[in-house]
Amino acid sequence: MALTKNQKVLDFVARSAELTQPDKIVWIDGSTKQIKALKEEAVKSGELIKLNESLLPDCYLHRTKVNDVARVEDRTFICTKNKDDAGPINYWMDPREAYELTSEIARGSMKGRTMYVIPYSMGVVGSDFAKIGIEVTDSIYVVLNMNIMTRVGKNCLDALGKDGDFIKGLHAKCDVDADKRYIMHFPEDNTIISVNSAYGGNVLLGKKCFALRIASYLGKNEGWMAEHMLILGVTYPDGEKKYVAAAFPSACGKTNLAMLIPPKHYLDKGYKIECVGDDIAWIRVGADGRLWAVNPENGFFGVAPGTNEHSNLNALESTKRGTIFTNVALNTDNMTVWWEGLSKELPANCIDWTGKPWNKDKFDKKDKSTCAAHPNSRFTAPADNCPCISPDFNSKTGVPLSAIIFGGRRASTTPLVYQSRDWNHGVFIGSAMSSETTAAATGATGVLRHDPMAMKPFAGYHMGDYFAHWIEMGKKVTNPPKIFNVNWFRQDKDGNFVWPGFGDNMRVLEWILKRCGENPVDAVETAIGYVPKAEDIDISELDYSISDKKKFDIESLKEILAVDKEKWAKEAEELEGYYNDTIKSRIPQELWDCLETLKNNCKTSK
Ligand code: GTP
Ligand code: SPV
Ligand code: MN
Repeated sequence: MALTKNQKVLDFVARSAELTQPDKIVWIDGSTKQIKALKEEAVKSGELIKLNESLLPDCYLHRTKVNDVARVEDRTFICTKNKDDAGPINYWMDPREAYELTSEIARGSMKGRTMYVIPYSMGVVGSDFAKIGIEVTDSIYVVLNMNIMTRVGKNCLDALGKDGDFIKGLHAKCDVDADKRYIMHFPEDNTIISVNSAYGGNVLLGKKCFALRIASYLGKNEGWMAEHMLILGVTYPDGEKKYVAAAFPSACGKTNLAMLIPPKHYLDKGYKIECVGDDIAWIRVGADGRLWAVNPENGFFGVAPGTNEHSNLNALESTKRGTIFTNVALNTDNMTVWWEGLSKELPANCIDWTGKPWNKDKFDKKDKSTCAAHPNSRFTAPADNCPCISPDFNSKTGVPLSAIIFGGRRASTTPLVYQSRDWNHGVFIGSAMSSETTAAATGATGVLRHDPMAMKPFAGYHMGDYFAHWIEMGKKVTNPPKIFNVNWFRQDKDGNFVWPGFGDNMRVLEWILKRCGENPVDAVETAIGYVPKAEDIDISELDYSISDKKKFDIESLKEILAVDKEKWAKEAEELEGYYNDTIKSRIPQELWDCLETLKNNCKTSK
């Protein structure tokens, strides 16, 4: 039975049903009873595999089709009336054509199936930040994941009232045919249509589709920002708290940084890190002239491989109950899960992510085809589970930001950390981000590409206008966060990571926050911005071997803090090409000015 009298919702559901012709329509009210029944149904049909109830209570494994394991950027479209509004780096389709194409594909596709209507909120229901979406889908997996990732239930419909507006999302699994897969966004109509996929970012429409692509467009028009950022809080020994947000591209360390456990001597002194969010931040200007951020999500859709008790204990703990695992391996000895990097010992009896027995003797770390878990396998875990979840997680006002951090995977050139000279220069640094591609999207991995503000795949409008929006936001904040760039991924000539990373990133965070206070710690001005003096980064009690031959020491630190002007001159030249040839237009003058300064700085001897 319909759970609302909102005519717009009823019309949307009726139109979707008319198109897809399901046998049955089920409204998701978010009750424990309903969710439990859906889990049972999914286990019966084989869509989910129930895991060991005593070791992993209420946890399930799901395997996708092998053609459907990541976001599909080249099949993800921004459908604006005017092609130029989608901009040069989004895939664009005329809205009429996109509606027709996807309607043809979805027509009748739910025959013999059930259509679920999911009312959900991004953000705490009833808060100023919150926005409501309705996703209709024929996938129980989607219902169950959305129920973890967002706030689902009748109260969302109640919040809409009789005629409130919402983001419309239609997901039809169809035949999971990769050649007919489309993820369409209609920012001018607040609508998302996704067909022929059943994987994460393509189908959990509250996440990248709504909370980034549609929301970034809304944010531009309404004067706020939707960003691909984690949010964390640092508590100092004296109880003071500071918050930072950080934008890294997909699979470049947001979940890990958001939940980091500081090195022991920091813990002993009383430092604490709390996680507000691990993927998305909605940011507004507060009455106090600062930027305030909320995480609109309610769970984590995290990368499994590499997660273990040493790298990210908090994430691992978060997956111990009420979690859905996607494309990890199944340890059949005890019906638990496994992935590369979870433990040093390889499980003796294991089914790989494709459902075939796994031969551990053939496993070769460097050959992805021998992996038991897919490199982009994920866990969907409730935020509640996270041992370090922030008490501000459900705050209606969000948290004030002291710093914004950009970062990516750069084997060379980019130092461990540096600070922008001011807001506009910080925007420039974000616009100049490049990072090596990862398994989070289909296509080759390890290829260096431009990914401004980690938003290349997620900005719902013209990237030049997006840069201009950042510049405009800077004018509205009287007390802006300081802007930094980090790179945890510098490699030595043999390809080893020089910086220990993970919990030790606390050492860099500490420096960053010392630059944000009343009496900032000193720094070295370089061609690209402010770089720490090596002695100002705490590397005490650090026991890290870069390789068999080399231990990390102050010299290693100096190496990864160095700014090589020749390399940066090339970087600037390459960036100029990107601005001119790829983004082409609508780049604000402020960024051209910063580029000019960088070029000049690289020529002088300072
Ligand atoms: P999305 O969920 O795709 O947006 O990814 P994310 O940015 O949250 O990345 P995540 O924290 O899941 O990390 C992705 C991969 O990077 C994992 O394999 C981690 O082990 C690795 N990683 C994270 N932090 C560090 C670090 O500080 N150093 C190194 N070397 N690797 C890291
Ligand atoms: C990412 O790719 O940045 C993710 C995973 O967070 S997905 O939801 O698939 O986009
Ligand atoms: Mn992400």
